[in-house]
Amino acid sequence: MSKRTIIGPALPNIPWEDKPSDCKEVIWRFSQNPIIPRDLLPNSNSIFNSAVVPFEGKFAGVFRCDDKRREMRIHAGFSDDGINWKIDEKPIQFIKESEDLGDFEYAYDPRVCFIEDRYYVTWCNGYHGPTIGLAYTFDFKEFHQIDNITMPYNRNGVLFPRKINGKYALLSRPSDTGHTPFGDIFYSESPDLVYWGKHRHVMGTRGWWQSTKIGAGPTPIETTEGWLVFYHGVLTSCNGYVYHFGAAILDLEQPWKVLYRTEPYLMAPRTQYECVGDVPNVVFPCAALADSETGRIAVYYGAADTVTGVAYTQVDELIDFIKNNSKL
Ligand code: BMA
Repeated sequence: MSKRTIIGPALPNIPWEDKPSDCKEVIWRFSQNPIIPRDLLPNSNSIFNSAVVPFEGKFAGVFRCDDKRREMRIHAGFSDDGINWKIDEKPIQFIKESEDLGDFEYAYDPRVCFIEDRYYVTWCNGYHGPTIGLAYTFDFKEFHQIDNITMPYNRNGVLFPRKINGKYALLSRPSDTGHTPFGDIFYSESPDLVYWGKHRHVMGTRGWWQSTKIGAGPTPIETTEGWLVFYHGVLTSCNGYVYHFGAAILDLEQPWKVLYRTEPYLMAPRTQYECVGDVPNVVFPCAALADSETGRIAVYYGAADTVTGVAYTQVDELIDFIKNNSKL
């Protein structure tokens, strides 16, 4: 039993592995990582930065599969256990609500968020530069694309799983057209998922591992302590960007207010599959499963822009860690 309640359904079949007895970290890698190899599909160059959710007693997800042309696409996938995945060979073909949404350019870094009665997908969508695309699905077979939820340029959009003060809510990170050497997290709200406003600054870069840019990761997890948000933080080394992730807790009703934020990272690229690949030294979380009964959390992250891994943590221990290592 968890003492700090995750507010949400129980997920008895959440993937899990106990912390190794010699592990000193608050979050630990699955011993069978990476769970998705780069060549799972005949034409995939890499499968990473992907989003999974509970679905019909099992699991479904949207996966970033860059193909052998190095075109960035997102594909639907299904799994009985959250670890072994069957990913559709064909990318998602969106049913566009309007032809004015433009021709498909590229799609990457998806998130999936269940709100009310359906699954919403956000992703970095090419539309005269990167912006945040939005689609919904009921079955992970048909995806209906609606209007982009930000103006270009923005490459990191994460919805909250319920309305807050009667409005849909979003964390995003305004950026530029390239690899963006800056970036803070902002909050926006919407009555209908189309019109967005009340843009509020949530948090910015700060020293060391989060000094170049930060960006929201998985769909925020509601807890009795506030919204638990994993976010990536980037530093610029002499060899380029290094991607870590940490966590913050945001106020439940005013999520632009940060209650706690980790000064040290939770995870840095360390293993071979995180340090060697198409883009070395990247851990990039895009999804988390949570079981309100046990407090178990499984974080899905892209490793070295090449493969997908899972890491586990327990909400009580994690929240203690965040509070004891917080600097605002
Ligand atoms: C970001 C995005 C991610 C990628 C990361 C590291 O800007 O492009 O998809 O994982 O860079 O290359």
